Amino acid sequence: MENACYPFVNLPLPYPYNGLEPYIDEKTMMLHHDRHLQTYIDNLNVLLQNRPWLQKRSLPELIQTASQLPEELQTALRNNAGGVYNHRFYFDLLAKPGVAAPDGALLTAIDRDFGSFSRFQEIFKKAALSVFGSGYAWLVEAGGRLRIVTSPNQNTPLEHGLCPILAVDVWEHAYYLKHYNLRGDYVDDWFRVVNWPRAQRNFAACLEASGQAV
Ligand code: MN3
Repeated sequence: MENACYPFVNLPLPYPYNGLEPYIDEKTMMLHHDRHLQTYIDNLNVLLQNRPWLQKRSLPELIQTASQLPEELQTALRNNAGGVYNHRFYFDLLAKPGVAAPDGALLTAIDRDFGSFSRFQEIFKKAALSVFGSGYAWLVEAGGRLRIVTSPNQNTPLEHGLCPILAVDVWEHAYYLKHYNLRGDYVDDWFRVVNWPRAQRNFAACLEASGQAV
């Protein structure tokens, strides 16, 4: 991946700010990427600037090894390395409205583990609505099976050895300008702009990493 370690820079979105209209609005995307993500990047760089031993670590490495570090550093890394990782992950899994559903091995696994794609959407939406305050809902792979999990704040499933396939940011800044307090409407709209081909590639990479690839 481009810009894998310190110093972190804010990579441009892989689509224009208005590329997700009318489902996620241009102003939200601009503020979310240029201000919210930028703040996490700046804070993470400050955190690492005088800690050269951490500067070669990738975001997943920073997140996965945080628990071995002093407690105040753990929290700062969980919030800021997590904030950069989670936002890049979320933004990369969005695309112009087009491909409305997964296919191939991911669809087969969704049918197997959730019954159907529409049942998966219901369960995923329920999980996203269940996040109290700020956080994310995730589709992850573990041991070859799919699971839906949530994380508070900028925590990530990587800390728990789970392999992320898809994530929705349910912090209010991700939707409040357009959807106000209606998180469920935002999740419905988010489903219209999921980059399913990319989610399928994530699933294949997860299976390969866990030795489950066929
Ligand atoms: Mn966010």
